[in-house]
Amino acid sequence: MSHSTAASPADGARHGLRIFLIWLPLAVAADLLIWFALYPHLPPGRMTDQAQGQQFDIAVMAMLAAPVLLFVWVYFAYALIVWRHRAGDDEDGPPIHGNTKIQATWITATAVIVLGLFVFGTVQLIVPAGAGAGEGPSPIWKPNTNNLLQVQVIGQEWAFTYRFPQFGGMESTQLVLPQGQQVEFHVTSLDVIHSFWPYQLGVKADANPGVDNVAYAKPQELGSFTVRCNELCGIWHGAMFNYGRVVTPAVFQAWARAIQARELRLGVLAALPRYALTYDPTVIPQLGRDLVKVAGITGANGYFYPSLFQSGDPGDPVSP
Ligand SMILES: [Cu+2]
Repeated sequence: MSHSTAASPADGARHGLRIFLIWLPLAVAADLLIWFALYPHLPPGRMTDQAQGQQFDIAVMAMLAAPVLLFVWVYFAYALIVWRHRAGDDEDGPPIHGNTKIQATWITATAVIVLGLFVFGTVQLIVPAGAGAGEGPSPIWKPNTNNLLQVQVIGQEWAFTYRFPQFGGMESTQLVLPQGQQVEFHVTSLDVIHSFWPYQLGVKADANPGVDNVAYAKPQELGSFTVRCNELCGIWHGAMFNYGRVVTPAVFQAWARAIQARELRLGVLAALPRYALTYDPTVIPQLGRDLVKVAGITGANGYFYPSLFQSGDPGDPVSP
């Protein structure tokens, strides 16, 4: 008895070719639909170069996945229809003893897809300056410019504040960014671990106390975006969100200069701690005292201020 396989079946039909010819137009149609209809609407949009890069990555991976998924569906449907059980046929199917062509095709195709994804994923992580995620205090990959707007993002229970060292170290609860300007975020925290997630900017960076976490993005579309905390950080974590804006450079300059002038006039700039990449809240006496008042109900503060409970000395820094 001769071997009977999908490539040279006993019934003489070229099932492999048929399946391929059904699959090919479907796969091409699906990829065209993804590229032209779905891609422009994919998250996280195109508000920054980082967001646009992520949108492209998702589109490419969808275009790789769709033909694989369609092949499974087409094969499944073909098998159900062509090789279904027929009335009166109680015979077993013929034993199959391997098929070099199918095995080689399978190994080659899966290897190409997986290695391709490995290379694509690695390049996409590296090339757009860290793909919008926090890279730690000394990023390996930086944007190709020295014209950077520095924005320090300070997580605290339960809000983000933003310091602008190039504007006298002024601090705001609003995140306003200029269009067309490369932004260098320095993300840190005063208390527990938060995560800075301005979704439409394509940035997500952990905010750890004592750590300067750097992320990059270049706003290219005007409009508003949402900033969320993406790390469960206490009882009001869910309310830790805000809205930011991308504005024209002129509007941004006016906004930042106005806040700087007001904070200078009111003495806020003098009262703020010197700009630093991280802050130890225990050496800010006023902040320390205020936090200790509520330490009994916010467990995290208990970790950072033990010496305050023991000695009652509000000026005593805590060494980790
Ligand atoms: Cu948080």
